Amino acid sequence: MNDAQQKVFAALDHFRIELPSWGFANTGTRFGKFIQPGAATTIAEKFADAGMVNKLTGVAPTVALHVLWDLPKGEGSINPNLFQDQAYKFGSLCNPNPAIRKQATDHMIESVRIAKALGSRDISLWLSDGANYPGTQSIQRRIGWLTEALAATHSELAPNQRLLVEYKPFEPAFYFTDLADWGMAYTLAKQAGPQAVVLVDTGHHALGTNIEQIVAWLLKLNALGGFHFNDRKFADDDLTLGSIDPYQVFRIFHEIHAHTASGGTSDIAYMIDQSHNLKGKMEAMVQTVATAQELYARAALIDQTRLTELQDACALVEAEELFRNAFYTDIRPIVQAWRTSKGLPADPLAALKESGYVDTISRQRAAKNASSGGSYA
Ligand code: LRH
Ligand code: MN
Repeated sequence: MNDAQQKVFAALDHFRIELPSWGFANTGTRFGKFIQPGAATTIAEKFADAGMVNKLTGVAPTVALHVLWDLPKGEGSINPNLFQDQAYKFGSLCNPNPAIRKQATDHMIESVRIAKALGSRDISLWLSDGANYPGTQSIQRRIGWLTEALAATHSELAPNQRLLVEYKPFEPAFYFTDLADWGMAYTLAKQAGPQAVVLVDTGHHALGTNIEQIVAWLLKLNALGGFHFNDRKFADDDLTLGSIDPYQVFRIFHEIHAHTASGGTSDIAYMIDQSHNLKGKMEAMVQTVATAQELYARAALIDQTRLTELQDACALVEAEELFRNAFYTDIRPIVQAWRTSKGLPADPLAALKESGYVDTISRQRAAKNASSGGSYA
């Protein structure tokens, strides 16, 4: 095996990515949703679809669950839902009404208990809390209430569990969100306790933000808990990974490989968080897993020792060429060889088509999905 094959095989041997249960369900935008006959509605169907993606790719053994969406009555990471209940109009953990803050904190604690019951390690918190107009809410008092709630949640964690704190600068709130950027998430996580870390959703940054620099900081601070991977052209578009800017994901993976090469340690949950509104949901999920593998392996091609020499010698063009060449190296034949070596289909998307799985679930689920209308509201 040559150097490139060794690096790609070594990278793929440990790369695993978690699937979002909601990626198999009918989702849309505020302007509506287009029903797919094969979409999953029950937890059993979501697990079946995720199981098929793992059978085809071999690297997606866990499913992230959304408490209210998947466990109406009660695993991968567990995602509390603090954005659907009417009570949360003015916020959940940050709501000025102490009774509503208690309701939300109780849901967080319940989510930790569900995770314990399911043997899930990570509780992945995203807050829709914020405000739409200046002067209408106290940013400062809400910081205090959020700090209290995260401390209460942290104290519920089992020794092996983690609280992943996800930030987002806007939507559904459009003036400020209470957990808007990595600095706020990091500060709140550190104040909550040692088992709280930061989750980077690649769609949750103002345009132009250097996301890999944030990743580099969180690695240095030993606070990078995981990713929600997706892609976007404008906002939190939740498009499929690498569909708009594959170089972005490559640059992120490079920071992780560079950190490891310099002796750094990390404990990163790679997860997908996408909304498959138009693409077939199974196809989009298999495509995403394959793309993540390829970009992770391509970044692993970089000779970190040589790059370090060139960077520190300020040999700008040589360093950039070494960096870019890895990105432009077509490693798909090596990735296919790795899959074959594991008894997996060389081309999982083609294997999905040959399996007829999508036709089967579309037949089985068409009637049920037809009755669930297309309007979002
Ligand atoms: C919010 C978010 C969050 C999930 C939701 C499905 O935009 O990224 O991670 O709970 O999408
Ligand atoms: Mn997310």
